Amino acid sequence: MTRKLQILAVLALIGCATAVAAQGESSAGPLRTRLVRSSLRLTQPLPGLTEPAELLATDTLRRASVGGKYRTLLFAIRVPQDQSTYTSFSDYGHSETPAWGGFSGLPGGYWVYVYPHWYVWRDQANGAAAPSGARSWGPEQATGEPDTETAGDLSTAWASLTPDDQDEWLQLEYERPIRPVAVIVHATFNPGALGRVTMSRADTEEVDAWKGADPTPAGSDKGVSILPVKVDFETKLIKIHLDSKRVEGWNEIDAVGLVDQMGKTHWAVRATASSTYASQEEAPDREVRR
Ligand SMILES: [Ca+2]
Ligand SMILES: [Ca+2]
Repeated sequence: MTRKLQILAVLALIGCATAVAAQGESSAGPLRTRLVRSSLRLTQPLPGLTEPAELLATDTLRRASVGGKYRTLLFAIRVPQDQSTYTSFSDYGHSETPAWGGFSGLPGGYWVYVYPHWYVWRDQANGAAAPSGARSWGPEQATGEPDTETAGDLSTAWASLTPDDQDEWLQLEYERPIRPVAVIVHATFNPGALGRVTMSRADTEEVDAWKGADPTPAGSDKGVSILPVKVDFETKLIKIHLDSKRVEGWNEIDAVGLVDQMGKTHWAVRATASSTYASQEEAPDREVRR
C-alpha cells in the first residue's frame, strides 16, 4: 500500500470520511477499489501517521469495533445507501458475503455498519462474547464474574449513557440474600468515581452501607475497589453510586462482587442502572450516540 493510499484509508477511518468520500464520488471506482484491496491492519504502525492506539481511540473506530469487540480491520467500504436498511449503526455479525455495495472479492469477517461505511474485522476479541442476550455496555455486563481482561472502553462492562452529564448508579441483584462484609467493584475504564454504596433491607428500604473516597484513585487505567461494609441484615439488592460528573469519562464497571461472612464472593445475577450506553441498541432508529 502506498503512502498516499494509507493516508486516504486512515482519513476515511478517522471521521474525515466525508471529504474523502466526496473525492471518491468523482473518482469513485479507483479509490473505492483500492480501499477494499488495501488490508489496513491496525496492529501494524502506519509510518508517519497516527499511531494505532490513537486511531482506536477515535470515535468512529470505537463504534466500528463495537468498543473493542472486534479486532484487526480487514477493510472498509463506503455504502451510504445502506443507512436506510441498517440505520446509522449495526453490529451485523459474521458474514462470508463476497460482494456487497458494488464491491467484490471481499473476504469473510465480522461486519459492522457505521454510516456511511461498512467495517469488516477479522477477529472477535476473546472474552468479549457477551452473555446470551446481553447488550454491549448494558448493565447486564456487570453481572457474573469479571470478564473484561484489560483496561479500556470495552463492551463487556457497563457504561452509562453519557460520560459526565449526571451522577449515576448501578443496582445489582444477587441470587439469594446474604449478610455481606465487603463489596468488590471491578472498574475497567476511568475508575475512581465510587462515592457510596446502599443496600436494601427487606424489599424496599435503602440503607447506607459505605461512603467515602474510592480506594482506586481517578486517573488509574483500571482497579479493583474493596469496600468494607457493616450491615445488620441480609440483602440481595445493592446499589453503587458513582460521582460520574467528578471523574471524567465513562466510568465503566465490569463486575460487582458481594463477599459474605465466610469470605465467599458472590456475583450479581441481574443489574439495572440509572442510564446505559446500550439503550441505542433498543432504539436503532435513533442517531448513534457519540
Ligand atoms: Ca464520568
Ligand atoms: Ca463484565
